[in-house]
Amino acid sequence: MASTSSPQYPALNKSTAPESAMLLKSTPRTGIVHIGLGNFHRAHLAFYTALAVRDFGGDWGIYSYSLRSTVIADAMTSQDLLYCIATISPTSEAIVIPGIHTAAFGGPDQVGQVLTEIAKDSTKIISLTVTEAGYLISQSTNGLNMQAPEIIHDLEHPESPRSAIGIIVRGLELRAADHGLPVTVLSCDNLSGNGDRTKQLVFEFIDSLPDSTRLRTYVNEHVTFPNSMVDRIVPGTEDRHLDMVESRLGIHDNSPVPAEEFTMWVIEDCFAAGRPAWEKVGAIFSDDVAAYELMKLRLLNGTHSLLSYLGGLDGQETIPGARFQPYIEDAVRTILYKEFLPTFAMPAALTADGYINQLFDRWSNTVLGDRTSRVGSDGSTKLPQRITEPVLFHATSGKTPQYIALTVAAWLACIAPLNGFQPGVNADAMKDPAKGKIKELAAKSTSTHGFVESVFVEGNIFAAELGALPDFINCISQFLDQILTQGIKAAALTAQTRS
Ligand code: CS2
Repeated sequence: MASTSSPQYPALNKSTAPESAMLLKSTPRTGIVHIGLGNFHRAHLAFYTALAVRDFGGDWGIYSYSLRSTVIADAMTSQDLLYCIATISPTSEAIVIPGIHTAAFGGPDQVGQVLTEIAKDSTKIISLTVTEAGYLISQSTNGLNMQAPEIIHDLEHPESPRSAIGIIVRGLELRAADHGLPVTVLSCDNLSGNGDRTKQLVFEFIDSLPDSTRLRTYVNEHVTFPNSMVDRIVPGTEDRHLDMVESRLGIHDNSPVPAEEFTMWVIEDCFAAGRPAWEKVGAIFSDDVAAYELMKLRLLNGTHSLLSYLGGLDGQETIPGARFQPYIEDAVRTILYKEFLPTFAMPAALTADGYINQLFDRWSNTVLGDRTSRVGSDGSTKLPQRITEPVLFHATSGKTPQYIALTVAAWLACIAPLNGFQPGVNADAMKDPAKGKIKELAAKSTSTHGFVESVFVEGNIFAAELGALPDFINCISQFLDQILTQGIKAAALTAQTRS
């Protein structure tokens, strides 16, 4: 988060916010409780909801909660719950202030209030953007990680859950015991089948509780979990975004959100207790969400991972910087057309070329300047969503997708460099919940191949089927060796020759 005070400009609040930028003049009553108060939520669900309420009304104010950090919640609270969304592209800049939040909390101390809010009969939707890592999925069981400290804690402490799934279940438990009214749980994260997945994890948690019959029946009968595909590139906030707001609006916002102009939301229309008129402000309601999800998870997110790791190792601070390296651009085209595109059917309403051309434009947004370190963070929870099925798809015809293997090798080179390799500042800035564990595996290994194998077999990061593909493991090891000895460009050229 950027600096917090600027004496030259008045602070953003209800009296200083310019009318022209405000989407809503007055905040509606709460209808949505949101878990995961980060930039992505603030530029996506909050944006669509503010537009829908502005034009079509409804009590759809958002009561929001951030699992760990209080930074954004505190900043918003000090500004009458307002913040700016700064849409930035090489050809235009625009600022809007959604004004849709009714509360902003953060951190474990404040979770009790969130449970109370979920339990209210006025709450119709519980939404979440907690990133892939926030679901605590175990790759070995492909279900909820019952060994995760947060889950162990949440099973024992009904009043103070720490995980997203724990909070949802404990909130639903209060609803079941009180009024039993219907509610929708809406995942807005990049998980394949995000609604179905959330439902599965919720039930696994419920099934670990003593005496859960009543809760199980309530959730079965009165709670829905729509699948959705959500898309908008939203970098982290930097000082330059605060400066932009100051120079354009003459006010100081502690916590603006930079975002690209493009935005897409495809949702399954199964809401148990109503919803805002999102379809009238650009969201697409479809029975074919799965096709949109696969397209986005593989073409955008999968390729994003390649851009971040190749770019990071190439010394590129930003995604556009990476995308404009000719050898990385070649890698991007090959992974898109040869490795991801054959693995799924495009949604009927879109063409592959049209979608891919649009992706290149989005990745070229030099002024938005999305960082390789942001996209490269949490690879251990992102890569399984993005690469597993494509690798297995190619394996059925005896092929190893070279650039997918290179992406994994480059990720390992970034987060657990072997043999004194220096991956550089961009890689150093990548966070990953499995970093410690992977570094331990690296320290124990006597060869690159042994290391890669241990990540797949012992790491509990990837599905066991991937670890059982010797060609894939060999290919990753060879690329990793080449990155360590000759650099990322040489490894990418090898991948190109073999593709
Ligand atoms: C990115 C996503 O973090 C990542 O790995 O690929 O955050 C991406 O920017 C969004 O999914 C875009 O909708």
